[in-house]
Amino acid sequence: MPFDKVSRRSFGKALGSAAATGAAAIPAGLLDSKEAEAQGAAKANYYEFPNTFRWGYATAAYQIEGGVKEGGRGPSIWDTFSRIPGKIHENETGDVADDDYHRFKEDIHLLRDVGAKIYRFSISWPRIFPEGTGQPNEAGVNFYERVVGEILANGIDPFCTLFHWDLPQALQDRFKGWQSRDTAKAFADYAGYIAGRLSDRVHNFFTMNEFSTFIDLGYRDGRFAPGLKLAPAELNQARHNAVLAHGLAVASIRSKTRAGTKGGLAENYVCGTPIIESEEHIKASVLATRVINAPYLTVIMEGQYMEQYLQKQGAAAPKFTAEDLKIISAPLDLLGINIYNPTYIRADAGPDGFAVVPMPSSYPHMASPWLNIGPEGLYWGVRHAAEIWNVKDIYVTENGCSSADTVAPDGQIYDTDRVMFLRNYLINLHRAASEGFPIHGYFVWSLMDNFEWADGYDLRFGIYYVDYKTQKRIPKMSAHFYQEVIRRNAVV
Ligand code: PNW
Repeated sequence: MPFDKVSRRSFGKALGSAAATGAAAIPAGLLDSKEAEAQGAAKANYYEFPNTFRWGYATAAYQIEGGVKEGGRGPSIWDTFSRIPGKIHENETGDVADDDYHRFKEDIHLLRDVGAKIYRFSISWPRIFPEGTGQPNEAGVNFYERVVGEILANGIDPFCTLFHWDLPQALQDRFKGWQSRDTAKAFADYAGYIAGRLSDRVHNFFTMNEFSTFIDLGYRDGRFAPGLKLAPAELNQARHNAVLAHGLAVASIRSKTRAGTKGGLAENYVCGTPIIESEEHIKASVLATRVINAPYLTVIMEGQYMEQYLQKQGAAAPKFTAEDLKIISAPLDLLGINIYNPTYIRADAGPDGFAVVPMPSSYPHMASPWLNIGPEGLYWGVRHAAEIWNVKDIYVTENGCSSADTVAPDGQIYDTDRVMFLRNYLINLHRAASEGFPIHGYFVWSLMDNFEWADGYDLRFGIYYVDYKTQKRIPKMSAHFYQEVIRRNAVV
């Protein structure tokens, strides 16, 4: 039926629009735009992503694999740390976790079942080099060759993280872990070796996952392995060694892999969200983002430690050479951003030019107390990386949330809060894509519930629920939601 034959009333009903049902009251201008919508693609409010956009899931070795003594794997600092009473919720460990070491095939089938196009997993360094350096362990390499083979056989593109925190214990014992440049050199050797072995089939590698978490929580706060509380000078040196390790690894990956292999990192950089979207606050959020990330992403992207950082640290500033800075800032092919909680920024007249806006105690958060809800983070996370550092290929390498998931009497897991969380974050990701920023894929954290570090198995981040007694995986309501997002390539 041509539009001019439709009465205003039935048109209003067809659109389901509250404004339009008031027939005679519709202002002419509004009707015109509704008419355009009815005749055109009618895609207003329909959050469709570009055709090339890819959806997937992320996991990490120590959090899912278990099998810690199998296949010649050496101990990692998380095996040691999780055995210290009181460090982990209910003294749990990753000894068994999701038993993915034995069940990786069925876990990859779970990925296929929910429509994943990409999968980000990590390699356990002590499976490849049980002592951190020296002779590679062929059984370990073989395990990941089989994992990659299964991922590809299911039509999924593997993205591989080389360090997701499970440092070989031997390097902690010999070199004090990231407190030494020797660990940085060992990492580069390991990264080049394993990337070289897999690069016929894996085209995307991330060196490190979240510098700011494993260094600051592990070497400053003592909450994560290796559980240290270093003084500022030593902490800053460990930070420096970690970014140096990344740079050395990029060079090593480039020299050992096939042409066309992409190298990057995955960082939960503090993305400043302007509290009000006005010019002055946006400007302040750009500056805040550079300053707050000075020891990590900023030096990697800019090849220099910001003056503010060096001055503030004074005598505790890291010791480095010009050559170090060149290595650290090797150009990247892609950037992974892990986005969870927001940091709101306002303009400020003081010397810094910005201020972090404090959060009231009423601010809503997910089951993890730190996981404040800030959906705009996915928009600003992408926009800042693209605008501040001119990044051309961005992936959201982690985003997701913990929820107090329980199995209902009908056997389902109604994680409505996770669906709410994901929908709102994804709408903001869509905004970034539709404004033309180079966001090319999204990995939800995580495929399934797993060992949530110091929180043990208490906090669940999975799209699949894991019954740890039986190792049964059950898709949550959010799995059905996300499957539909992937199927339609749109926020639903
Ligand atoms: C990230 N915090 O870690 C990690 O990359 C994942 O391994 C982890 O499971 C996921 O986020 C969810 O926590 C974080 O306390 C762990 O602020 C803790 C914090 C931040 C990130």
